[in-house]
Amino acid sequence: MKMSFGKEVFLLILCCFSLICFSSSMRRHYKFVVEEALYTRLCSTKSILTVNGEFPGPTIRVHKGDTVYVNVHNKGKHNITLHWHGVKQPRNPWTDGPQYITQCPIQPGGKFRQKIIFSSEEGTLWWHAHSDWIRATVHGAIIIYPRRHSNYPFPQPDAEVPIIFGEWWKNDVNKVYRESVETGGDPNVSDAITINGQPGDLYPCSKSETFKLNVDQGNLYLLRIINAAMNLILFFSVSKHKLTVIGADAAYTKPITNDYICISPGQTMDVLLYANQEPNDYYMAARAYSSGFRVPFTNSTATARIQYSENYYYTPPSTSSCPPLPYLPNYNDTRAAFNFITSIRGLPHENAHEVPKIITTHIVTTVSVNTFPCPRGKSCMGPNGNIFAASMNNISFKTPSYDILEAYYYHIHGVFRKGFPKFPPFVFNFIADSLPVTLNTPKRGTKVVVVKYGATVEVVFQGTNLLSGLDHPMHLHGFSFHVVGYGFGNFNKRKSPMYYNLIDPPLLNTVIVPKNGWAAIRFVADNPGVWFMHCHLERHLSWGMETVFIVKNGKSSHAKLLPPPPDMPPC
Ligand SMILES: *[C@@H]1O[C@H](CO)[C@@H](O)[C@H](O)[C@H]1NC(C)=O
Ligand SMILES: *[C@@H]1O[C@H](CO)[C@@H](O)[C@H](O)[C@H]1NC(C)=O
Ligand SMILES: *[C@@H]1O[C@H](CO)[C@@H](O)[C@H](O)[C@H]1NC(C)=O
Ligand SMILES: *[C@@H]1O[C@H](CO)[C@@H](O)[C@H](O)[C@H]1NC(C)=O
Ligand SMILES: *[C@@H]1O[C@H](CO)[C@@H](O)[C@H](O)[C@H]1NC(C)=O
Ligand SMILES: [Cu+2]
Repeated sequence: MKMSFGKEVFLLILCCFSLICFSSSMRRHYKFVVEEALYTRLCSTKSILTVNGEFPGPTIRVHKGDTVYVNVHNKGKHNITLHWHGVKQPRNPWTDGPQYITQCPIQPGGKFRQKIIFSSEEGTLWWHAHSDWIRATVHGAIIIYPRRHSNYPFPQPDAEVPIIFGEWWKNDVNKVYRESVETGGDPNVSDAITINGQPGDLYPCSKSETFKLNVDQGNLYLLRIINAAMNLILFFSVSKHKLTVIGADAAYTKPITNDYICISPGQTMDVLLYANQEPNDYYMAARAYSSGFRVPFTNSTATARIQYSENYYYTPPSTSSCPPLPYLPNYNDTRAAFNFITSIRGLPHENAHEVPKIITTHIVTTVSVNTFPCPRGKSCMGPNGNIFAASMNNISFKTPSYDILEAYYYHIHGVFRKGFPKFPPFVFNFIADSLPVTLNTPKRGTKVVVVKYGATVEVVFQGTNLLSGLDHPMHLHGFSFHVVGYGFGNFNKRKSPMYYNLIDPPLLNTVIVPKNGWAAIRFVADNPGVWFMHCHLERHLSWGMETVFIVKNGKSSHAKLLPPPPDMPPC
């Protein structure tokens, strides 16, 4: 009797043990130590801020619907925050991360245990610092596999590999940022574009460290592509190979096959690459798409290699035997960018979110680059001796010094104001070739949009030609949205919606608003909290192209904010 009881208990323990082992093959807890580390690029060595000494930082791997914890310890000299880009964090804005929006920064020596709640996301996302310009080196991939025992809605790849684009400055990136704040001018452009941390062999001193993907002929590869660059929308392609996009921003898309992709900062794309060419050595390459007239950008090309292993004796490349570069559209080829971007369609039956058909909250907002006058007695480096600014609906967002989420939750007055305008305060021909300079100066303010729980929201972003028309990748925290329409020119309230795609729009968290054009998004405000909306070009974010959505609590207990964690960083 006793024996068999003991056996049962033993079996039970064994069974539990193996269950735990199998079901938690993914880690539930991550330790992120923010610390300085020395890195050599472009022939010189400098100290950069990293997580766990890695650049790009560590990868978080989860299954759909998991919850994980990240123990963040700031051992650096700067205030920092970390954001889980594209993770909706239902009812939990507390650990979303944007500095002075949902939390005060983690100060040097400080710690914060951040809970990351995954729900409907599946595919690739990423995490990054969300304070000043620290995200230049503090970022990494998030891979969300299908639920356990489920498959991809596409052929099982033989291998998966993150491809992370970044930018490298020879100087300390915080100096670059601070200099631009002090002078009011354009921040210096980066010295290189990087692929998985490496600029590639078109740059000096980079040949041996170029990122290499070893492939076997006949195999299928899933590239989990992330644009973590600070200020560059990028074209990317691979010599002699086609790219089949099957996902974007952690939602599946209808497969589209193209020679190149175009991806903005903040976006991710899951791309299948079939190694079906002659065994050889091929270039991958990434280069800027930059549409703004006289807007400075990093005009160079990052490369990496695809190397076939089978039946192929690899000879290290010499300058004379470099394989040809793949086709990439011109830096100013807006058509190439938009033909690609607008070809992406959602897979409606693969995602739980329906396209809202009846809209209760309509918002139309301009997105503009502006200037503020230079203060008396100073000399400023912005256009015509002014200071660069940026705005939405003519309000240049002023970041408060206490976070909006805690101010909202604890009813602290004077931190933000309601009443972000739902319509441009002054309607003009937004895209006219020349516009009166009197329109250039915005107002400063910390105005937020407040919506009821369950509201169906449409936001139309209208680009303007103030100073210079250019593309803006607009990102929303806490939600994915359907991109129901894009167009060039002025949005027409009556005509433009007639061409909306309500059947299979892509479900994204970052949308590229075309130069001198518009984009329309829809989402259901079913996530109570405080959620940042901003341009993901770091320059424009620093200049004020952002606002905040406050989604109020609903009636049911499942529609209310979760309580704050006990270790919120203090101000
Ligand atoms: C920015 O570029 C200018 C001109 O090349 C240079 O003089 C300045 O030192 C740079 N600033 C930083 C912070 O790198
Ligand atoms: C970019 O670089 C290429 C090659 O060096 C050069 O021909 C081109 O004029 C540059 N374009 C801009 C806009 O700076
Ligand atoms: C792109 O730039 C080239 C010169 O660099 C110019 O000849 C061409 O007209 C430009 N194209 C567009 C669409 O602006
Ligand atoms: C923005 O507001 C300022 C200050 O009221 C005004 O001078 C300017 O013309 C406005 N610009 C636009 C585009 O509405
Ligand atoms: C760091 O954050 C604290 C708390 O918000 C703030 O008082 C301090 O000024 C910040 N330090 C810097 C250098 O921004
Ligand atoms: Cu922008």
